[in-house]
Amino acid sequence: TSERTSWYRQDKFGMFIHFGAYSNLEGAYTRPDGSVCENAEWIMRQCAIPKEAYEKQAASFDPAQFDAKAVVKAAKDAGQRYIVFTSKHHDGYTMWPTKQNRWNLRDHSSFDKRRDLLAELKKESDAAGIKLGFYYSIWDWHDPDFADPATFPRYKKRMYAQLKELVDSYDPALFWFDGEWDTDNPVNRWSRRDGAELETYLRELNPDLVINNRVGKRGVVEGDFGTPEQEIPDAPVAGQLWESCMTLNDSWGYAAHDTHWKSAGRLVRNLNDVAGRGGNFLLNIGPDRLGRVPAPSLDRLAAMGRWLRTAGQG
Ligand code: FUL
Repeated sequence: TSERTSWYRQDKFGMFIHFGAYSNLEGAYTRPDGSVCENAEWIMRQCAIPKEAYEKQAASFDPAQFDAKAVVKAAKDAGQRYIVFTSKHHDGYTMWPTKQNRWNLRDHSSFDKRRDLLAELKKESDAAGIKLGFYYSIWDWHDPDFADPATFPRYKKRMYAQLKELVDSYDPALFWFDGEWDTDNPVNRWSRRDGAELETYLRELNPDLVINNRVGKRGVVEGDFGTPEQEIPDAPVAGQLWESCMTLNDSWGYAAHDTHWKSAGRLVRNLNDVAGRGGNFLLNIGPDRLGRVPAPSLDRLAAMGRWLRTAGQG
């Protein structure tokens, strides 16, 4: 195990944050005929929202109450030592003012144009001694160049440019890729080779970056760590660092209808199980459309922190 991952192996417990244009719908889309379709961060696709309608709702997105300082404090008090924030999910909407398109929180929202959530998170994380990383979806439902083999190289070029923007502007410690799978081939044609190339590119930008295995095809040799999702493996893959990511209820993005919260006791047991088997635990919050972290999430994080301090591990 390398020098590069030493902080990551030590830190053990992190906060995942799913926040994007989907959060503005808070998990429910009302169709023109009045019927309601529920989902969370997959709502654009699962509820087959027309692109124009999705763009229209995103234009009203105004997460004015997102408080990076309070979020970082909640993580720190919970015993979490790193944060992974969705810079871009499958809907392609970026949470920083990218120069590659206008489909982002600066240019397509009702949010204060002077604010930059990623910069705010970076500042507060640094001040608290918390590492900041970014989730970035390779799969893109919004960019027309993604879906067409003839134009895919153009998409790839913009993706590379976006990742460079992230590295240059916010100096992330980690990249958490996603959406590399082959669901509806040939729409998603991300290959093992694409992954290897991307990893090489990132390591040239910054050799210290910790990168997950979804940069490629989730193989043991791809990236730095494996990514079991919503599960704790009984027999983790030998020779690979791993991190279980998990939701507090059943959704990654904010969903007002989802009140199926895990108990604090169960979450503490999960953390112990993961740590006992040598993994990291990445526990998710999904702020609402105004950027507020749901109270049940904050309660659970606080309870975990109290438990860790009592157990002398905080
Ligand atoms: C999955 C995504 O499709 C989900 O929306 C979520 O981001 C999860 C962590 O990864 O593959």
